[in-house]
Amino acid sequence: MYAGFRRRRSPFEWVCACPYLSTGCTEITMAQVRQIAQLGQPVLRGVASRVSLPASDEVRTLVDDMLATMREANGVGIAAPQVFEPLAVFIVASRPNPRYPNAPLMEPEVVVNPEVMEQAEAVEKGWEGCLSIPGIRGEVPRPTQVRVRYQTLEGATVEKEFDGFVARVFLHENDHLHGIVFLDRLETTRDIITEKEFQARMA
Ligand code: K3U
Ligand code: ZN
Repeated sequence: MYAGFRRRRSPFEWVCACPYLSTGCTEITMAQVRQIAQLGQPVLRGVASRVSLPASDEVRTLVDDMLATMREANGVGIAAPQVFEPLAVFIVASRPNPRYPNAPLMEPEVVVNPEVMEQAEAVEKGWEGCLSIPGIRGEVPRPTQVRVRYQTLEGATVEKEFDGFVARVFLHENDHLHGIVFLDRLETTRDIITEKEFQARMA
């Protein structure tokens, strides 16, 4: 299919509108698992641009691909710059896990053009990983609660409060939109451990 002319009919289907094909072919296009930018690649250090049309086909395609990429990597979040798209979009999910057994099970939430309205003064240190920094974990201080405003994929503006692990993931992803990675937030480099050591501590 000629990508420049593909037209979306549903989240998982594109109708080929290629001018060189007169058959009016229909092509099913699945979400693509994209490459994840790794620490050192400049896209992780830039500031993301605001999304002007959250409900556009292009943004929907990007989000479908981010979901597929996050699931394949077994993450609980992903930001657009991590897939080489410097746009203000990220996904936050949550599930109970060995380090955070009380984390809620939360369906992936798509966050467009986020603003952090308020942060708790209380700060807690908690373990984080990053798909862009494999093999390393860090104990990162973060506010325990946040009030945030963002747009949905439909373009609606919502205001919500998150706490605990979900607030942590939200703030981690929001940092990616400002070129910040969790290593930048550590109190000391002594709070960095290898993934292997992390797994041993969790066992
Ligand atoms: O640390 C990870 C994890 C996975 C499942 C449950 C608990 C933790 C994998 S790394 C991860 O999911 C990042 C995703 C990233 F890099 F794209 F932002 C999100 C994250 C995990 C833990 C704390 C804060 C953020
Ligand atoms: Zn990350």
